[in-house]
Amino acid sequence: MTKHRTRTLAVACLLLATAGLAATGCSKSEGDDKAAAPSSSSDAAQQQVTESATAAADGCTLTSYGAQKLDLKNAVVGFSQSEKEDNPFRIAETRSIKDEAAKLGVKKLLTTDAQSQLPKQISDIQDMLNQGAQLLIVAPLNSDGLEPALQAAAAKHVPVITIDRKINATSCKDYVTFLGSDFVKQGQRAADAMIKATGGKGQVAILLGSSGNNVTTDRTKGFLDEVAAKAPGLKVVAQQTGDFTRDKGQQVMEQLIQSKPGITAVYAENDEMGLGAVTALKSAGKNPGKDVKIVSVDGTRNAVQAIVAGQYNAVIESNPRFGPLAFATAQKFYAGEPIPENVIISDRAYDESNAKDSVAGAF
Ligand code: GZL
Repeated sequence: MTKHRTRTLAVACLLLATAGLAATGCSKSEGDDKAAAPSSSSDAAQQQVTESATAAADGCTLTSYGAQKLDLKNAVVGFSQSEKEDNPFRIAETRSIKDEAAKLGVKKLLTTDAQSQLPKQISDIQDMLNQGAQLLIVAPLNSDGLEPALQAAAAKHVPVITIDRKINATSCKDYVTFLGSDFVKQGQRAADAMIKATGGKGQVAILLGSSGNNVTTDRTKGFLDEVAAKAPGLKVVAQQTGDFTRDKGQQVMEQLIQSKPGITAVYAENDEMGLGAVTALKSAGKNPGKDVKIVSVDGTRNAVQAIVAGQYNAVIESNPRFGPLAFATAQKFYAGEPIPENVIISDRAYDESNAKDSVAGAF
């Protein structure tokens, strides 16, 4: 591991340890930056364990970013949520930011919700800047298009920490860092779980997430590449977006049941669409989890409980509890420490072997 990477990773570990997180996720020995899994479901419920921090030459500092020191206790912080909170992922994500801000005693937390509309996310961010936001935590809706908001923040020298989805912009200029999961790996892990559930044979339909963001692109790539490499007998017979919503997931599955009657497996790129597919399959007289295998990504309580009920096969977590990590990162940034371009968190997995004992750790 290069000197820079070792130093940057050490900083990532330090910032997380400061927040009481991921101390176990940062090995002492060089080269081992795999995170130790949380020791219990309650730990998982609280902890975001860092898997790795992509080294950027010395990381992004307050000076290199061109921002001023800030005491969070005397600060106005703005949080921009992307999608409406009818998805447990969004509910848990916003709750985590609010809880950590309250725990730290942040003077004022402004929150907005773009309701899945990019123009609204741009205006939300501009409004919070006009209300005096001195730090922005942003869950981007799309990978592109936020430039007007990022430019408004830069004009006021307000740092932007991105969580959840990665934006196509310049780190340490348009934003400080990205905190989130490895979505390609999530797709790979979902494929491995699907191969295990199907024995590597059958016809699988993919319920794609919304278009225009790296989460959908990467979860699809990870899944397709893994299936192609390990299970040529598992044929992908349909790929259609359910827009990350339960209703749309159900509608698409109802159509696929008619148009592709040979489907024996469903990979849903989030739990909400997977649960919509379960409803559609049951209405069609099929047995989800048995004659049609279901695998999805997020780690919501409803999906994990469906595994316990035998109506679902596996869930790969995408941990939304960014509050502690986001504010710990901000505190290190304002203390002058270099912050890595990417801080990748590790995600748990649920299947019939652990769902009953681990469901308390789901959100
Ligand atoms: C993942 C996040 C995704 C969730 C979905 O970080 O962007 O968006 O997996 C949500 O539930 O719609």
